[in-house]
Amino acid sequence: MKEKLAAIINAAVSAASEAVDEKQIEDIRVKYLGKKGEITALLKNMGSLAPEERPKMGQLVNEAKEQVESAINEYRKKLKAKAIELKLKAEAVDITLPEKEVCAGGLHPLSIVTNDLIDIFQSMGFDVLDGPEVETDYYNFECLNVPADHPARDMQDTFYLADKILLRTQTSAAQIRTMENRKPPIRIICPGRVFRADEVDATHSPVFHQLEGLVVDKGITMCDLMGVLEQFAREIYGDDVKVRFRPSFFPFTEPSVEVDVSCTECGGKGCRVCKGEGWIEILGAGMVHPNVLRCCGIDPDVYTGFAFGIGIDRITTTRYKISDIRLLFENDKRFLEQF
Ligand code: 2U9
Repeated sequence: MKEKLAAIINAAVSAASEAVDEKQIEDIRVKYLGKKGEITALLKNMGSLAPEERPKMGQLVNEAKEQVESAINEYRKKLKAKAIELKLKAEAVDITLPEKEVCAGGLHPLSIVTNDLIDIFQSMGFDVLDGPEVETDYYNFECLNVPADHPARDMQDTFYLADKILLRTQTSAAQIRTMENRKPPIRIICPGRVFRADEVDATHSPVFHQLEGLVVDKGITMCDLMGVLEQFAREIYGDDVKVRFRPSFFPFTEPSVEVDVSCTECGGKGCRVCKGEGWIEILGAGMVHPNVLRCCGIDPDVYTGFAFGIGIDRITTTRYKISDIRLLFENDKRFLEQF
């Protein structure tokens, strides 16, 4: 019996020493010490022995059980330590690797220019407004005196989302609502994204940015319009810039003007940038049409106003000498990092 026990102990200890993972160790424990294990069977068999043999045999089998148990525990500990060691090795952080570069973000050139424009008009006492990009036909066209047969109202020129619901083609709707809800004096600007169904090329994009302004009060004249816009041009392009007002037409203003500044590249002599003209167009403006004031519940016999619209993308491309408007929308990091 002693030999048999020694053979069992040997087999169990050697199997435990060869186990490569927790599962194998557990299988060995079950094989020898489990309910149906070999050593457990010997203990259960004790009853078939002669009474005088039982204490001695009991002691031997118990010793064998303890030996196998402690061998299994020892190898289990070793396996656990090994597993932890492997895990630590696999997850080790190589502190000699170069650190990851932290890239600070920056403002998009359109945001830089928009913020500059806002600063200029805020310093002249204008409030800044925001408005929805999805608008109704009424606020985007009808109330702005844009007639039913005007090409801007055509599907070719405007993105319609549903009947009479569209992506705003200018930011004026937000200003219309202000006129409906506030009594003059009104001095507001509204910068934002606008949409027109244009083909994409170097100077056109179906998404672009505008800053529109509106002043309404008693006694506002074309002189106020010219003074504010000349001051704006000087703040943007410097005190030496010349400003020219040309007659123009917009349905929402009467009279209307287009405003040019002397070419920022050649100073007015004529060059490639101004196409030999000496002037660069920067914005459109005019006295708010009486129909627009009336539509908002403001009496045009009591109040007058002027309005203007600035293409932010155009101011940005001329300021930074960007030759293609598409660069503003592609978000190429190599381009954006320059600002
Ligand atoms: C209200 C009434 C009138 C805003 C105006 C322009 C002239 C204009 C263009 C500039 C470049 C559009 O982005 S652009 O192509 N805009 O020429 N915008 S007057 O007139 C208004 C605004 C609000 C209530």
